[in-house]
Amino acid sequence: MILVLIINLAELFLYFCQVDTKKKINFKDAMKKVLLLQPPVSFEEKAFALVPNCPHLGLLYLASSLIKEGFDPKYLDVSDNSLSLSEIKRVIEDERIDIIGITAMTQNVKGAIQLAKFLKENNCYAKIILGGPHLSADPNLIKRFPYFDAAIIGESEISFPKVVNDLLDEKKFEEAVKGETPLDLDVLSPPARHLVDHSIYLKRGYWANGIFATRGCPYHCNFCSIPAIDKRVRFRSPELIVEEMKECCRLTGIKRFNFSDDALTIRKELVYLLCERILKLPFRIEWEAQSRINYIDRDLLKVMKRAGCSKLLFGIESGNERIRNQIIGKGVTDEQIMKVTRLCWQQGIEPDHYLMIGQPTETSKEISDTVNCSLKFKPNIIGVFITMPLPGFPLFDSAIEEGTIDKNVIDKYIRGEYGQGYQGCWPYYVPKGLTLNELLKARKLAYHKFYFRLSYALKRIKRDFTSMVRIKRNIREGLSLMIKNRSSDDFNVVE
Ligand code: B12
Ligand code: SF4
Repeated sequence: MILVLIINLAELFLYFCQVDTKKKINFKDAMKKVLLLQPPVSFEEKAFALVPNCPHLGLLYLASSLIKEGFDPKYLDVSDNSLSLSEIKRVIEDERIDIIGITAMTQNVKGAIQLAKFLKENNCYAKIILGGPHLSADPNLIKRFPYFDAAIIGESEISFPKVVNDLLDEKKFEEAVKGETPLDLDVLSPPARHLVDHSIYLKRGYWANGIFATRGCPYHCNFCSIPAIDKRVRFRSPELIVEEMKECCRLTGIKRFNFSDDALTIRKELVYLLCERILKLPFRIEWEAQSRINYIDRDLLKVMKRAGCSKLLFGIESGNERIRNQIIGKGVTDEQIMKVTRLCWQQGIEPDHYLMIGQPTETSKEISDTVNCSLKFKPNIIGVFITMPLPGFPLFDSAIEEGTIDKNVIDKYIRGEYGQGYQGCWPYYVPKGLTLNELLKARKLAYHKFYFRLSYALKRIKRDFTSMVRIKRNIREGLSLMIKNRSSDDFNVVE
């Protein structure tokens, strides 16, 4: 009798244990873990690496949308090759990650494929989703490299949690899903910056909090892949932007901001309202933004300066109007550039100019217009790039059509047939009748003509001699120009 009672009690105990374990499992189910990862250019060798010195805001926006839906996202940036393929697998297993979301631009899509392939070939149980600018421009990638369980094209805050749920329900995806673009940006939670260990970025020279006030761009420049993501222009409310700024300052202690919008000033009323709000902050901030020459005027600059704007970045692209407007599609004249650059200086805002060399039908004479234009436009600094036609750029399709680049360039790049790096591996656009060497020489000349002037050096010394940070930047800049023949401001990245 006693034995029967003990057995029954034991059974009862086991039953409750089971229920308890089940409960625990259910609880875990509700908090599925999603690892959001930014890969390096390549895992195979530490290539000439473009390592961003700022967190990936796209992944952090996705993390916020996952948190809202009850998931437990983690953020991992291995763009600096800080973890090997097997170390990442170990992290996935140790942390019991259910789903991995990998982001990729074209430059690091090779790293994304290498990782997914490794995980699949080594029986990693976690499901893998791909997204980001490359996939958006090349959705068939996942058929050519079938190591992903799903992929989402375009902005994905709305669709990502749904796809994650579908994968957890064992749904199979045959092709990439078109993400639903958030038309009202105010419904999105700000990027989940609390998931980031900011000390990593501080070591890489993090100097300003990245932030967005808008998304999209109505233009169609031939070297830009924004339309592949989504070109519809949308705006956030100034109140929410300023709230996010406060939170950034609290988290990072940095009171500098970098508006990463394609053209912040596209709607002037928004900028006025934003500046009004910024001026009401209990502390002063400093900020810079990318803009477009045709969206700037004196009154706007005045207000922006008062609200802490110290620098504006303009894509000038070419010193030649035919190339700039008829080929690239920029739609701004030399006269407008000169006027706006002068206005910026007058209001105490530094105007930085970005130029590119290598466009269809571009001649040596037109390239020398670009080499010399900064002496005429008088910007603060210049960055000169040799054009790389990337997937998503209208130029990419036309370059393939005209045979300037190989139609299998993406797959050859991914398979490492050009080497493991990005810069120097992905082909440049070399206009017919010219050579890459000529383009490189032109870039060197543009830098030398602009930077190696006594008047320029004196101006910078006068401006910067009281700031140790600026002195250090100037030394880095000078060394980069002398040794590498390019500006250290070419990339806002660590090498
Ligand atoms: C800020 C920025 C940078 C920063 C930081 C980038 C970073 N990796 O953290 C810096 C200055 C370092 C940089 C450098 C470069 N950049 Co950049 N950059 C941008 C910019 C202006 C904003 C990016 C951003 O935050 N967007 C906002 C977020 C919300 O969008 P998102 O990142 O695209 O993410 C959304 C979707 O793509 C998708 N998504 C993204 N990842 C994932 C992952 C998963 C799993 C899913 C499901 C979805 C998904 O959902 C996100 C939320 O909606 C874009 C232009 C733009 N407007 O997007 C160019 C852009 C991304 N850059 C571009 C390029 C070419 C570069 C460089 C290669 C340029 C160079 N000089 O060589 C380097 C590469 C360096 C590097 N290692 O990253 C191109 C990419 C084109 C392409 N085909 O790959 C873009 C699109 C610019 C353009 N005009 O074409 N860049
Ligand atoms: S380069 Fe700038 S202006 Fe041109 S389409 Fe891209 S985001 Fe718009």
